[in-house]
Amino acid sequence: MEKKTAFITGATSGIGKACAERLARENYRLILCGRREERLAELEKQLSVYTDIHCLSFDVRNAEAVSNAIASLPSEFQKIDILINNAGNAHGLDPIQTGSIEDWDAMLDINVKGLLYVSKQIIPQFIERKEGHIINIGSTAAKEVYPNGNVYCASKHAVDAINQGMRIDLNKHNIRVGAIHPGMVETEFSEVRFKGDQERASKVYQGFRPLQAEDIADIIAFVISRPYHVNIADLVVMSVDQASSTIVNKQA
Ligand code: NDP
Ligand code: 8X3
Repeated sequence: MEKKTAFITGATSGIGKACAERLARENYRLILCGRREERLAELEKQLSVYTDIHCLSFDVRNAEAVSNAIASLPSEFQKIDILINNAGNAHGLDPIQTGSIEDWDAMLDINVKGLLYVSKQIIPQFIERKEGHIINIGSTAAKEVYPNGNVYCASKHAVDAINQGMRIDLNKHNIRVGAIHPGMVETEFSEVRFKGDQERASKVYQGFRPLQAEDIADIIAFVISRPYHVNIADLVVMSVDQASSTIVNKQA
């Protein structure tokens, strides 16, 4: 079988990194993206024993940087089969009246506009070949809103809408589009949300069994390995200890 190429945004940490590790072992050719170049270099060193790796360092907020990075791909990495739109974070957890404009801009620019900028560069080749698979990483925050989650939830609701819109518009081009919406996953997510406050971040995952990044990588590996006529369109996954954004069983 021909080796498939997956393009993963946000591969330097958490879900994206676990996904890179999993897909490398499954012999996908990988394009790994993120801003932190040292982490990309380390990942390339670690995963090159399994497969071909090419790293791209860019900020998804910068449309020109996104376009230049993708245009710079060497010929053997230019044909992309799978796009995993994973880069994103929450910034802050504040009531709407005290939220910071900087945090709002970051979440909307990265989680929403960044996803669009990357997709715009890759969709044309999917249309041309009448084949391709886009996986958008949403969240349970794409399906419900929780206290102080306001703008992060809005950004993920937008991902949900974009996922549906992409599927509708790309349907006639034989392109698979689907979203995976995880509940709480123990990654660097909360460290970023709380601006490096590790004590506060670690408390988020205490007292229950959160999902691990590898659980989501496992699901992505399953989703992309279905026969081509099967498109997993929308998948919500939570820890057994989580029932909703606010109901978590800490007695388990
Ligand atoms: P991490 O903080 O561990 O990873 C976030 C990744 O996104 C990093 O690789 C980071 O790379 C990248 N990223 C962030 N900002 C930018 C940017 N401006 N440009 C390029 N890359 C960027 O978090 P997770 O792995 O948990 O998050 C991955 C996705 O999963 C996000 O979309 C998140 O919203 C979603 N999610 C997370 C959940 C959780 O509970 N953890 C639950 C549901 C969804 P770098 O800093 O090197 O640029
Ligand atoms: C990340 C999970 O519950 O912090 O999307 O919004 S949550």
